[in-house]
Amino acid sequence: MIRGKFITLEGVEGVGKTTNLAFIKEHLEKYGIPVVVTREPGGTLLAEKIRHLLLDANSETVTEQAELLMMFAARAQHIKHVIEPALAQGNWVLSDRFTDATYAYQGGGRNMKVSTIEWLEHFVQGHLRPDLTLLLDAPVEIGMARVRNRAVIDRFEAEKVSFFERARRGYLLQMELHPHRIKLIKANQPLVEVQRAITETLRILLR
Ligand code: T5A
Repeated sequence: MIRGKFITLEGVEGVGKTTNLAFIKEHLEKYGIPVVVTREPGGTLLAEKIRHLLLDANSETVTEQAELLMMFAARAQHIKHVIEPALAQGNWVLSDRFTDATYAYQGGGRNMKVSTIEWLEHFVQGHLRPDLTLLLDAPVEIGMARVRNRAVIDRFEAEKVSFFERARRGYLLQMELHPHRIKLIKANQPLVEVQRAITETLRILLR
């Protein structure tokens, strides 16, 4: 069995990750590729419970250490029970966020030490890394304006704009460090243009 490819979508709030996930799935399926769509934090029963705890805006103050460890605890479950089995069975896995989000939000947003995140990445993931990461990038205020009217604001969405600016810079830094894996998609354009750019970038894996 040929191992599937692992694709992740990244970017700050409201850049269009969830919207484009469905588009990418449909696009890959046209090539006869079986696709498993998932998300982080989450993707398994336990990881979704951790997600709920992480996003709960009414919880006690969550320490940055607890936040980081919960992200990786959920990720460990996700890798073991969803990502690895799916890839081994030849499926392509499409995840709404993965570890680049930890570098961006906990590293950039919360100013946590990169070396701590790197250690956890190796501890939890071994050699597993995405084959391709689509970084949807737009000025923070554009994404925030798109999600502002939601009925429920989660614990992250309640953060200040400066937090998301740091997260965005964190993502761009990740892209500079991993230029072969992380490809920038300008998300500040009509959806049809975003999807044209995504289709073009996916050719890297479809060759
Ligand atoms: N987190 C996560 C960490 O801190 N560390 C980690 O390691 C991980 C994995 C998860 C939170 O957890 C944090 C980061 C997050 O704060 P989430 O729900 O996964 O939260 O992420 P969100 O970014 O909050 O998801 P959103 O749904 O808000 O953003 P999306 O998915 O990027 O945006 P989407 O597709 O829902 O689109 C938003 C709106 O914009 C429109 C859509 O129709 C929709 O209405 N839209 C466009 N409009 C105009 N032009 C375009 N090009 C458009 N594209 C989309």
